Amino acid sequence: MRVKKYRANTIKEAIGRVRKVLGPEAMIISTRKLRGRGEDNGFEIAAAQPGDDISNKDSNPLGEVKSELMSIKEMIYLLNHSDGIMERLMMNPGILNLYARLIRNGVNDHYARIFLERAGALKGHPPNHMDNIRRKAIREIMQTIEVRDPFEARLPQPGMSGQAGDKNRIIAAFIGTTGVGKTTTIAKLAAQLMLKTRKKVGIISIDNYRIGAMEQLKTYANILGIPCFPAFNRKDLVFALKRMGGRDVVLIDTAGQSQYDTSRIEELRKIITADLDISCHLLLSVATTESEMNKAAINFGPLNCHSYIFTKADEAERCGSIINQIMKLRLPISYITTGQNVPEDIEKANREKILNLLLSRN
Ligand SMILES: Nc1nc2c(ncn2[C@@H]2O[C@H](COP(=O)(O)OP(=O)(O)OP(=O)(O)O)[C@@H](O)[C@H]2O)c(=O)[nH]1
Ligand SMILES: [Mg+2]
Repeated sequence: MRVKKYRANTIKEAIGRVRKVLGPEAMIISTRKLRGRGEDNGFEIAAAQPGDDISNKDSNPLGEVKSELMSIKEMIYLLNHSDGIMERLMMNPGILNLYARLIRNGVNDHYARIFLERAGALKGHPPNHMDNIRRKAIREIMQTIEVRDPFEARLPQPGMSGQAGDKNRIIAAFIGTTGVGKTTTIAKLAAQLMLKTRKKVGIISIDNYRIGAMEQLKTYANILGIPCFPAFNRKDLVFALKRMGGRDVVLIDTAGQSQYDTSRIEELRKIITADLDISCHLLLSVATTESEMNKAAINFGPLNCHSYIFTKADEAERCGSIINQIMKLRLPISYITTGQNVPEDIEKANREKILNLLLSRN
């Protein structure tokens, strides 16, 4: 491997030099601020040609593995997307690489910096501490992700009178904007709860806006051989829940609401009252824009949701909005859906898997 070193007064100039000589795919082996005796002030970048064997630890001055290195192209991306932080992180390509990955996967720059800051990455530690700091930053991200399985243990619901049904029954309502995947997710969950955990499941649909909404759900329920009732108002719902006595789990589908239609959200809140011991779960599509996602999370707030279900992760170009959303409004994640196939394309939320989604784009 031929490692070449390039020096310049600023990091930008040094990157420019590498790019000119070695091209945008050149891999950065090390970066260093020059401040020793006899050295100019400025920066030094050691880089190698693309295709050179830089995975060999013996020939790599930093002992880094290739996957932790960055290309000049990536560095230029970072330079343009984050002000000033490059100079502070540049002593260690491993940390820089983590930061770059978070940004490229759509994690908000502000939050990416919070994770690095909490791990102490911005304090100017010597390079040999940086592996530890990288691990700490990853731990910080993991700790932010809270996961919860709504069907594992009953969720405590203050003010519950138990008037509508059995003590150990779990009733879960699925809330979200039109087309986010509520009905499909219910079908997936109903099948999985039945087949994997042998639960007795029932379905209720509170969709008094669309003719035919019930049909989609009924089709799934018929295939599974489980009861499925409509409920147009609170009285219907109480009645349907009574008829579902003896079921372990009742899944409630709701009409898709515009996140801007607060009056309809309020209407739904009046039907799903706290005394019925229903836990609400908010579906957010990872494939939508972040501001839409945030608006939905805020406007559905009055329903006091117990968890997020992130849908359409398969369609999303980047999944950073998951952690951005959690950093804004902290709620646990219960499920992630990953496609249109019923019942396969749903996964219980898992911290490691979510972390992988956040770091998946190289
Ligand atoms: N790619 C992908 N598509 C999904 C996923 N979940 C649901 N869909 C699709 O999204 C579309 C809408 O799904 P529905 O389950 O009908 O959505 P909904 O929230 O019930 O919609 P409304 O009842 O109209 O509010 C369907 O074509 C589903 O197949 C997913 O995880 N990935
Ligand atoms: Mg639906």
